[in-house]
Amino acid sequence: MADYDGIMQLLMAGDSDGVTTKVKKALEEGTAAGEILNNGLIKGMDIVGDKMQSGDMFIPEVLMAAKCMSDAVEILKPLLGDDAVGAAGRVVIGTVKGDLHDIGKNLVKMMMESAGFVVTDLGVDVAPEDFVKAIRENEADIVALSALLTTTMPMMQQTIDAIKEGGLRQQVKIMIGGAPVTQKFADDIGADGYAADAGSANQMAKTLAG
Ligand code: B1M
Repeated sequence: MADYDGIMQLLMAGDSDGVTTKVKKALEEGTAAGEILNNGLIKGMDIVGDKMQSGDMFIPEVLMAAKCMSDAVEILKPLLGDDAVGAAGRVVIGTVKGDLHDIGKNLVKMMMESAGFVVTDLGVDVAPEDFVKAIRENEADIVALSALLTTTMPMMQQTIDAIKEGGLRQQVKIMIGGAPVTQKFADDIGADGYAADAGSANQMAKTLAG
């Protein structure tokens, strides 16, 4: 059996070379790519997410673990069926119009990809109509809005209004996050979910897609 514990430990330690070596070895031994993804990498990132939420891992360590994950996924991608990566659902993510902060959003994106979502990243300063277009084009299950400024929080409301006006509200779940955002704000503007950090964003996306 593949050394899943070893993969998880190396991932949590941020040792990308160690993780990719173990992943390659498991493949050589005949382990299916999807099993390595689910039993080693995604489980490892789930633990990272939990540790981040509980304050036992910090942003730089989480970024290193996420880098390990994406390096390993690059090896596995050609060997995975179409629905192995992306089985969790399709997400469109972006930082709302007027806001240029993307470090947290990128972290949320990486965690979602680690959990098996296909994520379309629209970048920063994304206008409501561009979210609407991307939801339609990508047949998104979830749209994830990030804002770091109190002055750009109202743009989340405007984006939700545009999604409603575009006739897409029934087909897409909306989740929001970013340092100034709160659960109350999410409730007030009619979002389906709020997450305080990348670890819980990952969990929220799984709940919304489920
Ligand atoms: Co800006 N900035 N900034 N800034 N900046 C803040 C946010 C600020 C709090 C600093 C301060 O004054 N103390 C303040 C906002 C105050 C407010 O409105 N509440 C501020 C300001 C005022 C500004 C400018 C207006 C400054 C100026 O020009 N006068 C300007 C605005 C530019 C613009 O956006 N239009 C500005 C510019 C910048 C830089 C470009 C220099 C740079 C951004 C670089 C980049 O992102 N590529 C920057 C930075 C780096 C910061 C701080 C220092 C760090 C932000 C960060 O990356 N944190 C920040 C102060 C601070 O936070 N301590 C600050 C690390 C990151 C991992 O955390 O982004 O919170 P965070 O993401 C978390 C969670 O919030 C959550 O998960 C992430 C991981 O756990 N999360 C989500 C985020 N998105 C989510 C989405 C989800 C769920 C969870 O679901 C969809």
